[in-house]
Amino acid sequence: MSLTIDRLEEEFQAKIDAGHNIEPKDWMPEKYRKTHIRQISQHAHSEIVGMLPEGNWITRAPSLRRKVALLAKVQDEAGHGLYLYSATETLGISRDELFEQLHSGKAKYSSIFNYPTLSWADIGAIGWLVDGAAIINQVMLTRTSYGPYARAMVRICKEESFHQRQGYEIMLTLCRGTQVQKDLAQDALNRWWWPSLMMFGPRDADSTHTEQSMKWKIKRKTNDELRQQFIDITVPQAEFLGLTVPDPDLKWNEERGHYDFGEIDWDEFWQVVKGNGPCNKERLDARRSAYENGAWVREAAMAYAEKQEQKRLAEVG
Ligand code: BYC
Repeated sequence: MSLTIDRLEEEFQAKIDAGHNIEPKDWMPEKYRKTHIRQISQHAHSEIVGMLPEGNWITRAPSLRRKVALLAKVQDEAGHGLYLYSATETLGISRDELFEQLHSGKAKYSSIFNYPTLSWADIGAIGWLVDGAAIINQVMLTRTSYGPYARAMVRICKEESFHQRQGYEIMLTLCRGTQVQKDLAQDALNRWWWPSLMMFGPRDADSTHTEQSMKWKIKRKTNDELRQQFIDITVPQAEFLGLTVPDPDLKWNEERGHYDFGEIDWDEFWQVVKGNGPCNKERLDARRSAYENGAWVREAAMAYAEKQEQKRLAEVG
């Protein structure tokens, strides 16, 4: 007798509850597959679009040492994008379709990358805060239930912690420098603090996917839990730098054992998510033109692959 969908779903949930990973050839509910395509591809797009704000400073890094580290970081992000696109492809969608979704504006990528990098201190702030936030979210994802995603995350997290350190070290150098350098660091913190908190997504009460994703162990913690964890870790780091977090309501709450913090501007968040942030258009234009300009490379690679295949077939047969 063939298994009914209900029975398959029950077995699937039991497997997840028992802590087993789901692998590409395992049966999975269609919604589980689609949720993963959405989340992993958004993550991949974020890595690739995330190269742009930092790439803006490669030619203007203040020393050779800084330039080498920044170049390596941006290259790592390209690598993360590639692992993540590959992980998404295991769910039965092609890379061309994924790119099409990004270029048409259908697919989302992280809101954070729609803000401009105005000074060198922004490169420090991105490493410290943006990679710092990414690590908090991604350490959780190393235990996500879909095998290829969880495994990609292990390597990505190792590289992200190096990125976070290089960012914090830039901030430390600026904060130990002249008043002008310290002012640049404070200005960068002022501009990146709130957008970094928004990276974790809407409040739990407004989150569409959290409940189901927690049940399927795609997410192990909610958006608000991760946001709080990030604030609790990051505020003492700002204090060590001698910088002021731009939130007058930020206060340690002894009873909760956490920092209380002010209201996030959710209107700004949704505007950025909907495509109306300061750099949304610029970012998508850059990705589209990179894709168009790279057409000849893809064609040459395909022609070479076809030729190799013909050669192989001729040898075999
Ligand atoms: N930006 O129900 P929710 C990095 C969307 S780090 C834009 O809570 P979910 C990097 C969400 O997609 C950044 N959109 O969703 C670091 C949904 O809309 P749709 C990338 C956002 O998925 C340094 C709606 O709002 N990290 O790459 O359960 C340098 C409702 O949200 C955002 C990842 O992608 C946002 N911030 O939870 C370079 C981590 N937040 O899809 C690169 C993997 C929410 O229904 N992703 N939305 O139209 C996740 O962990 C989860 O997808 C999120 C959101 C926690 C982000």
